[in-house]
Amino acid sequence: MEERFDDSRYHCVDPEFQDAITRYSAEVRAVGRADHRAGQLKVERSMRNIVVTGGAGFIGSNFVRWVMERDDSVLITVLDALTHAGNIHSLDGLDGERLNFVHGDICDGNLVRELLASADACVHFAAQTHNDLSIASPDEFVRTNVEGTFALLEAVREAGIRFHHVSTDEVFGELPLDSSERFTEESPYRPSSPYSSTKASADMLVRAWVRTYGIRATISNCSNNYGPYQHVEKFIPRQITNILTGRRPQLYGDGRNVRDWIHVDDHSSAVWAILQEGEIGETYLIGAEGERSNIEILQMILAEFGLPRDAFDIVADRPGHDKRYAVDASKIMQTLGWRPTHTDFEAGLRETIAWYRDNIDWWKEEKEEAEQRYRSLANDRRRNREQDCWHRT
Ligand code: NAD
Ligand code: TDX
Repeated sequence: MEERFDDSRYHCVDPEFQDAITRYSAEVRAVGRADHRAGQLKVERSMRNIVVTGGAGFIGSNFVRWVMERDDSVLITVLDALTHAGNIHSLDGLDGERLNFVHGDICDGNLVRELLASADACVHFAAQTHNDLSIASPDEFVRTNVEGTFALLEAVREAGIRFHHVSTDEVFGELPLDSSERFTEESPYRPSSPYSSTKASADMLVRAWVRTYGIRATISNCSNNYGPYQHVEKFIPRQITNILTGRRPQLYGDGRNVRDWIHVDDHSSAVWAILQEGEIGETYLIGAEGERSNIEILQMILAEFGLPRDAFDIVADRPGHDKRYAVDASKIMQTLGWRPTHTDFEAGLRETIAWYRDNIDWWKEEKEEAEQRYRSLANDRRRNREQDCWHRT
């Protein structure tokens, strides 16, 4: 585990942020120092001061780490509400001289206006992100994903700063299994779940704000990410930590559903490329040709632990479960020259398994809560099915 978080090293980089932070945040924390290699990254002069929403989440924290480890001239302010999916320790070991943490809600218009007023750019990762939770309790998804993006867009409009909106390939709905069709920037929006429909709504708001108000924004829609610091409710970390805690992995339905996997660092490098060189108003799809069925991945994980191929439970399928996602990333490759570098999925998965083995402190508390939520979801679904049967008879 990296150096632990230390409250005593509180530090605020930009004095202009100090007021906003002390007024609005319940916690303002800086984190320790890390080695960083300077000069490996192209940074536009006008983008030194970046607000990253959702920077204590899986992809947001990896993005902050990726940028800070490559350039020591960028100052980052993370704005994060620390929901169950956010973890301040995901920022452990980073350079407190260049990182502010603001504990706050993206729906808080006053807070985001104040934070963005003194920034050069905002990269927006914050969202409610778990499909299973969105089916049980969609309200918070509408609030954060739609109203939160709206609050940010209004603040961006006022501040006149650069905005990048991080979205998902799930807005395009599902593709048939066993086809070679892939999503492109021209694919129609056909979201299936409360989660993906709120992400699609947010994308539409961003497009409208570019066209109507002329804000300087870009959008990216990425495929499924894997890597360190992903919450244990998500597929890959759930199965790894189930095995590490003596539980059996849980596979939905027949396990044939396909996801297109990309290493989180490749997502970070793509977002950075778009922020630096993307064309305003454009959408870029991000993917690394990593299509795998769920059962294939689960069996790779079981093999890595030396367990039999059938050492898992098949459980009730997710309602409305999308069959297949696949991304055609030609546009970002051709226009921005971006390429994924983690192209060996098996090696990336092995490293991810090793990370969860080596960082039990990071996930162990959340594990019990996540599995408790899964038990409640299963009970709710069982009750609903019984009520449906009762109404039909
Ligand atoms: P995550 O759930 O791990 O992290 C989300 C973060 O947002 C958390 O730190 C949480 O505390 C914060 N947050 C939630 N509500 C907030 C609010 N109201 N105000 C402030 N902060 C709030 O999610 P992730 O997997 O890191 O995804 C990040 C972004 O990338 C999301 O927008 C998601 O839609 C998108 N995305 C994810 C994937 C994936 O495979 N995980 C793929 C494509 C796109
Ligand atoms: O226990 C499980 N068993 C299982 O079979 C879980 C948690 C999931 N699954 C299946 C469902 C999906 O087919 O694995 C696949 C991946 O599931 P999730 O990790 O929940 O991801 P998904 O629903 O594909 O959405 C993810 O990728 C796109 C992220 O959660 C989204 O935020 C992102 O936009």
